[in-house]
Amino acid sequence: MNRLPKIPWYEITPENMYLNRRQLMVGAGAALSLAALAACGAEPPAAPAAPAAAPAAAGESAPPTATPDSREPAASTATDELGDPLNSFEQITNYNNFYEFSTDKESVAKIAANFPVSPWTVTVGGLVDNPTTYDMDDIRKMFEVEERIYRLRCVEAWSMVIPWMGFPLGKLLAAAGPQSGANYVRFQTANDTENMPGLRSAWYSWPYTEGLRMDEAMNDLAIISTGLYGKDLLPQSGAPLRLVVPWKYGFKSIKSIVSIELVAEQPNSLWMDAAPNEYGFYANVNPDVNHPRWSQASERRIGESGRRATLPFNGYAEQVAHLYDGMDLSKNF
Ligand SMILES: Nc1nc2c(c(=O)[nH]1)N[C@H]1C(S)=C(S)[C@@H](COP(=O)(O)O)O[C@H]1N2
Ligand SMILES: [Mo]
Repeated sequence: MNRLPKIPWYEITPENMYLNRRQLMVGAGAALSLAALAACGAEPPAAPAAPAAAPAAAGESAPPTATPDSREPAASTATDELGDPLNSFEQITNYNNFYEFSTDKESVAKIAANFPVSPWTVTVGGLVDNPTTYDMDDIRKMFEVEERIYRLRCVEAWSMVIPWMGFPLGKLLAAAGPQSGANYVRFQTANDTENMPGLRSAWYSWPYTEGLRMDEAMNDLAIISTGLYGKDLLPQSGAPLRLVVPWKYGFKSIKSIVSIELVAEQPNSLWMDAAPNEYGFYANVNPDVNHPRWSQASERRIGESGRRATLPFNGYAEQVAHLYDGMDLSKNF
């Protein structure tokens, strides 16, 4: 404990830093007692298996138990609640849909690299008692972030598993004091023509907008994300804050938000404007309703060969299916 172990190069990636810290947090108690044993010269017992659920993490600074030379590269052992492994930081930040920068998923990261995300303000207004303009310091102070590991299923039939940092959208909306006539939420992305070259494309009705019904927005699964893998979001992921709605196709998870407005009527979205027969307002992940041009029954998980079956509501039916009781989801696609 008196000397910090040297960290091997292979552990300096954000992904491994994150996974190691996560393992330390999970095993903090055990780590401390093992370190104490080792310090007394006793043979440390075999490392205990990590408990399934992480206890409250107090051990950010707990020392690693292994000596540096016995360390192996951290394996990506973290999973989502279905047991699916996480995608890597590399994968998540180099394969992006963000049409304001490029329609080429593998070019977005590079083209967005210098997008200015600070200072940043987001306005929460419309049918609310307390219209507010927040800067990111306000957001960080008011809303404590937690980790949410979610699957992201793009309407194009690829998917990833992403460890987001964020807070429930419902907390932000509650702070605004929704009025009784507020039935929907409308989100809008930055319209930075100077730094977003994709805005020159006349194919789309910029700025990018999206919407949710109020009860969808208040569901605990819907979050505002400010980071992933324990780090602030990079521009390509929607820095400094973006929506994540894991039971809906990825295009609902609008990036780099500047405005959140509570409204009475169902708002339009960029994708509804672009192709209303292909992209509806609800856009719930649904293997039984195909896109007019391709099947939605299966998907390609980035990093895997072969295909996986697509799950209703992207596997979150238990939490959200009740929101659509009595609705025909083939009509309300
Ligand atoms: N403003 C904005 N938000 C956006 C998009 C976009 O082009 N512009 N693309 C959407 C689509 S289609 C998907 S699949 C997700 C992709 O998020 P990711 O790049 O973080 O994986 O972002 C969504 N949010
Ligand atoms: Mo998407």
